[in-house]
Amino acid sequence: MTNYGSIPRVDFPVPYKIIEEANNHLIERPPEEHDALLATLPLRPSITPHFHPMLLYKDFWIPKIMLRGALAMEQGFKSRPTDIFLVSFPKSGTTWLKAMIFATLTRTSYRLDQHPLHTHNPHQCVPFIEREFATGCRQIIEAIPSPRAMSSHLPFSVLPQTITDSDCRIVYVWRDPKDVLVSMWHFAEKIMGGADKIPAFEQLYDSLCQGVNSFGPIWNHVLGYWEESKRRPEKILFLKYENILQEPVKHAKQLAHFIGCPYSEAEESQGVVEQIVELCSIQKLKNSDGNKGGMSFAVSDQNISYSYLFRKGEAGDWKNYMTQEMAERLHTIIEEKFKGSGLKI
Ligand code: PAP
Repeated sequence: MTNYGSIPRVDFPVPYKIIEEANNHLIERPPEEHDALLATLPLRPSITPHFHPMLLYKDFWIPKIMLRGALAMEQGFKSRPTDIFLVSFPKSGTTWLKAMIFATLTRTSYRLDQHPLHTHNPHQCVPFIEREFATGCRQIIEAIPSPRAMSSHLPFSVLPQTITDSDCRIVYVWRDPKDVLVSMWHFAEKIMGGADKIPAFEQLYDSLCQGVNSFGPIWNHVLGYWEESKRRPEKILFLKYENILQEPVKHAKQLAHFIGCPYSEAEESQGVVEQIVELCSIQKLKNSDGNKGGMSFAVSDQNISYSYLFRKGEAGDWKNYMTQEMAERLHTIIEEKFKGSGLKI
């Protein structure tokens, strides 16, 4: 067992416990005050049939339920300076980074061999803020003690001012859109129970190229956070999935420093960083008891098993699904959009 030297162990309640203990009494009616506005926005069905329809808001296609949550947050959410938000485009490494952030924050609260991540999915440890607001669970978010770790898929321009204009920190992770697409397609296939029940991969590809999919266009999602991270590097840590895969220990240290709990020399020499990386590895998470159960996402009417969130966890799987021509076309689109930003795919 790791000896943490002088770092005290403190109780750090896990959000899933608060949610379990809330046992309905903290849950309110889902917010309806913006429904009139939502009804005026351009609407499209999601290309993947399990997701809610999307509304065009501030030039992004946002699933209706998430936009309802985002608008409710404008009035009902107050950030705290110690809050940490993980933001990502779907399928870009959310589950992994949730585990990393939570494990990093709570490394002195639990023995790593008895850590909640062995028994619970990272999404139970780091709640999706717009989903909680959309489903009337605002009070649950308020009941989480500081420092809170929460997550969002919202574009920067759609985040409420209490997040963008305050001292709380944002960790943004992005991924090669070609691999995002492959991951998305497999996720939909698993949820719907077969490739014959979802649109062909090429259809999903076309919609991504047109920028018409949940939380898209993907390039504007990434650029929004990239530009802001250049302006305020102390506010936004901008990470790339593929780079973390290549150098997980280096990124784990960078993450810990950014979220305000850097590793001590003693921890580093005792191998704590490597242990955290191992705890959050796809192999460990995939095989943990916590990831064998089912759950129900508010973005979906289907039951989604936690296991669907762990597939290959690699870079470059797109080569098995896209022709060279498809890859080049998407690459060119993204490069064109990134032009002048300093960001390379
Ligand atoms: P979400 O947006 O629905 O939460 P998200 O976690 O962002 O999904 O992405 C899932 C991808 O992350 C999967 O990629 P793949 O389909 O290409 O394999 C999943 O395998 C990968 N993933 C999940 N956990 C980890 C991890 N610990 N390390 C690396 N990749 C991971």
